[in-house]
Amino acid sequence: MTIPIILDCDPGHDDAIALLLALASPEVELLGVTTVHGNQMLDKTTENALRVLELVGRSDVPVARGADRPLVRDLQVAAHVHGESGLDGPELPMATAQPVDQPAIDFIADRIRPGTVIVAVGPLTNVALYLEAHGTANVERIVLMGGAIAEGNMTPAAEFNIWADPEAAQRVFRCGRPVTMIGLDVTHKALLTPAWADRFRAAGRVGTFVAELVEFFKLYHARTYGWDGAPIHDAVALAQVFRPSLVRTEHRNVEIEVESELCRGRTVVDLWRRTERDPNADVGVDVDSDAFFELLLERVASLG
Ligand SMILES: [Ca+2]
Repeated sequence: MTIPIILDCDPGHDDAIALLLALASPEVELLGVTTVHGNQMLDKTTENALRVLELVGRSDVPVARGADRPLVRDLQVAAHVHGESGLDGPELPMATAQPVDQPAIDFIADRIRPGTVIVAVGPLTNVALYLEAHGTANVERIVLMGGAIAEGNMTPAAEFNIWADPEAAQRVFRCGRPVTMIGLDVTHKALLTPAWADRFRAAGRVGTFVAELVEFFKLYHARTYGWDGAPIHDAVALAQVFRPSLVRTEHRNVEIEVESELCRGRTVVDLWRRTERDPNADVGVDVDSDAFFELLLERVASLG
């Protein structure tokens, strides 16, 4: 049975690759794409989503614009990671399609069906606003890329997506539906290395596009971590939706730090059950990196 999904994203290099994986995977039915501020301003992330769809001849997939800023915090984008366009590096065709004439949360309400998984790979503003307006009916679960058990990439304490809109993240983790958290502990274990990039390049036009995205995306990771390769964070979350065996998870309580400035947006994961707080999330702790990239390569290659 195919799994209906909404992809809520802020493309973004790894978002773009997650979108390609969704398009190429028969296990999921992509009901639509919703965009959010994050890696860049909303206008840019929306345009990037449309242009990636254009590249692969899928401008039929509807794209709905979401929130252009966090619930209460000031907007801050990740141009230092994704460049001025939000998707610097490869050439992309101009989009011929426009976003649908409906805000993201209304769009989701119209399209959602029983069993739908919301795959949220940007700041969680849209998801929080959707849950507030429409509740959790038909939301099977939420799979999100964000957070970390024990590290950060925006600050020493926090991962970017959660840091960007911690109040939204707090609402999502408390929403009562199953939440799967794919954080840095997982995604940093799956680096698309030069050897993998060569295989993607050899896999065709879309594979070459992926390799070119990584060529830019890895610069930040080389500067920051000294790595020769880049994590493809958001695609790991997408893959987990239909191939959960790729990621080992632990059912744990996760709370979001919203008061401290020092630890703003920290995902406080009770990994060792030091509290009585009820588990509210399946937290990714490990990933089969080779199996993930084999899957991604196979699917990207199928796009031509
Ligand atoms: Ca993202």
